[in-house]
Parts: sequence; C-alpha cells; structure tokens
Amino acid sequence: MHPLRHAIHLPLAILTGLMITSCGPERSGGGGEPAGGSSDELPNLSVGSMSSAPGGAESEGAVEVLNNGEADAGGFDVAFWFEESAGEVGDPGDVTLAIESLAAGESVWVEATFSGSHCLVSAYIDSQGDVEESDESDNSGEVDGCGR
Ligand SMILES: [Ca+2]
Repeated sequence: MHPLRHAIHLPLAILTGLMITSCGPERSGGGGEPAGGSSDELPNLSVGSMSSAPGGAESEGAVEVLNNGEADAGGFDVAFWFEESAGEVGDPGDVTLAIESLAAGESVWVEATFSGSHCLVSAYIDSQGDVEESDESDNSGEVDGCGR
C-alpha cells in the first residue's frame, strides 16, 4: 500500500554508502567520485571576520574560519597571537585551539582568551599545515581592538 517508502529507502542507502566511501583515503581511484576535475577539489580555509576584546586581566580574540573550498576539511589547528603578528606554519602561538572538521561552505567562530591587556590579535588557520588547501596564502589575519 505504500510503494513510496521503498522508493525512498534505496536512494538513502546509496547516499550513506557514498558518504562513508568519501571519508576514506582517495588512493584507489575506483570511481564513486562526482564528475569534475578532482585536482581542484580541495578545501580552502580562510579568514572571515576577526574581533578583539581587550580587557584588564585578560583579553579575547576571535576569528571566523571559512571553508570556501570545494571539499570538506579534516582536523586543523587555529593559533592566536596577542600583541604581535601571526607566525609561520608550525609556530604554536600564544593560544592554539583544535578544530575537528569544517565542511565545504561552512564557517565557524573560534575564540581564544589570553592573560593580560592586549589590543592586537592575530590568528593563523591550520597553523600546523594539516590540511592541503587550494590556497595557502589566505590563512592569517589580525585585528586591532583599540582602533590604533
Ligand atoms: Ca587557505
């Protein structure tokens, strides 16, 4: 009496299978990839907005992390520096926070707190270079919460 139920179950099963497959290493090349140039299908983490909230005893900094690339990003670190510009890949920063993942087209705010009164906050996304991106040059930024 409900032929639609059977019709719905099958596409769901196919989708689930594809999602599981896409999480694995992409070495086999055994199909299952959507049509399109796979070499361009990388995530791109980048800095959206930033904010700085200087305080007396401690200060806060925040960065909006965007994934405007073509693929989901796995785990990566976001490093913060207070009162200095962002360092290089591999620098731990004053505060480092780990992000589990960020899907393509998604964004997330990451907030850090550091002792002392600081106006300038800088951030480096994927500070350990864990994610292969289509653009590695747009991962850092800074903001001066005192408007200097
Ligand atoms: Ca990037």
